[in-house]
Amino acid sequence: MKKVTLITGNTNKFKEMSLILIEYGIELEMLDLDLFEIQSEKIEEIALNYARNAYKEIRKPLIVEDSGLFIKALNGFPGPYSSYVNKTIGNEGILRLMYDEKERTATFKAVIVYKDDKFEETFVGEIKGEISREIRGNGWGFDPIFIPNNSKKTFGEMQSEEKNKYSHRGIATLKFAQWYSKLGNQSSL
Ligand code: ITT
Repeated sequence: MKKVTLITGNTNKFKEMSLILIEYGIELEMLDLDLFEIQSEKIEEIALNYARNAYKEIRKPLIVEDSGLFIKALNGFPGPYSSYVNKTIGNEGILRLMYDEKERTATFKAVIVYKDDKFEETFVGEIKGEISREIRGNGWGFDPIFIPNNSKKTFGEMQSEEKNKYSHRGIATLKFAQWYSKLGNQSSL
């Protein structure tokens, strides 16, 4: 079975991505390196920089995933600051900022960067949806306030398998899985 290491401290990402990768015969390992992360408005830049730094440390095939929620009425906030905003003002804080707001469109975006000794590849997944009017369901992060297009449920009201069919991370992970499963065995050692 092919292996790849996900560099993250977020077990939710690990769980969601593992479910997809296992279907492609790819075993995911998780490693929390807690390296310095650059600040940028582009999550592609953050992910690429992190993947390069992580590769210097472990020198084996790895992926990193950087993601964020971009709310139209808030000019893309919290975007690259999603993790911090979720920890500070949380879902209640976002709903307060969106109180009375009719334009509730938002996009979840995930960027996966794969790196080994030969390849440095980026895979992007995006899903449009709406910010709900109240907290619904469980899930993690912004799951209980995000309703993807073509669904009535928030991500918080879905199991991981169902969320994966819609989600930014599901889309990016599928792209990665399709590419990686075709890659020659030499780079999965
Ligand atoms: P690592 O950097 O260690 O991977 P992190 O949680 O800090 O973990 P990010 O920097 O990519 O990850 O932050 C993305 C944040 O955006 C995340 O912490 C959540 O608050 C939010 N987020 C991203 N994807 C999400 C999802 O599928 N469901 C709910 N919230 C999500």
